[in-house]
Amino acid sequence: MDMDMATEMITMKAPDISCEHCVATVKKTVGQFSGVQSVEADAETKIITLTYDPMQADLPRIEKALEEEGYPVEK
Ligand SMILES: [Cu+2]
Repeated sequence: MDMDMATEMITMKAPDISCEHCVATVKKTVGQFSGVQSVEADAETKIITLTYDPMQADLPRIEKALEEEGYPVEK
């Protein structure tokens, strides 16, 4: 039996990420959500890379939290 958690990866672009402080805030914000396995953010590319369990992680809520922190995700 396969006990591995399901994992999916997505990238999101948040153009307001401008420095390492933003990166830290984004990582902290996203990392608080259940089902999030890892989160990386890059101040150069403005890209957030998220690996998560699709059965647990609520992506719309994560995007909302990012928007509330001042980093709306580009659609
Ligand atoms: Cu910043």
